[in-house]
Amino acid sequence: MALLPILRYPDPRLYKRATPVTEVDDNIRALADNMIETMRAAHGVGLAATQVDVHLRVIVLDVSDDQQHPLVFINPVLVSEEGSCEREEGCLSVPGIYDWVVRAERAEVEALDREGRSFRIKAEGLMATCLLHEMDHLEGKVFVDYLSPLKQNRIKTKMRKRARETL
Ligand code: K1U
Ligand code: ZN
Repeated sequence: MALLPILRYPDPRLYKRATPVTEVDDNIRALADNMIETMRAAHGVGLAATQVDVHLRVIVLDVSDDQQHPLVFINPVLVSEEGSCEREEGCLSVPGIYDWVVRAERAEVEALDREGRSFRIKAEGLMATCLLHEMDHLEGKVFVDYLSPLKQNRIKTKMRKRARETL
């Protein structure tokens, strides 16, 4: 397995729309496994392939207490969503920045698993927030896009300054 570099906001590659996976083969399984390892190493609870510069519709998620129960979503589709809740979000592509975003409280998603089998999941709480956040990544959307233009500009400036300082 391998750790993959995570793109940092405002990298324009984070704005690419991911394309569907046509076959769940060993390459896709290796991508999912590497994404799980990368997510764990970065202490995240989710990761979209877009964030590792692979523009395919693959997400990994692990909101379990022991971080030992990862889920793989290939070609996820939102079946339904209900309610609304505001939750503080973070993103491994925008390290150190947290802010409040309103999303659906519950979401039902259909996807293929690591073996290419179809499954449906009803998510709520942090899992729903995280799934919707990761599905946004596949559409080329980052949680910062929900914030005011003033906050977006401040975050861009901060991230660019940090990138220059770490060169
Ligand atoms: O970069 C990502 O997309 C992963 C992101 C998922 C996420 C967490 C919380 C709300 C929305 C999306 C993270 O894992 S951020 C880091 C983190 O571990 C965390 C942050 C806030 C709450 C819980 C966990
Ligand atoms: Zn994110």
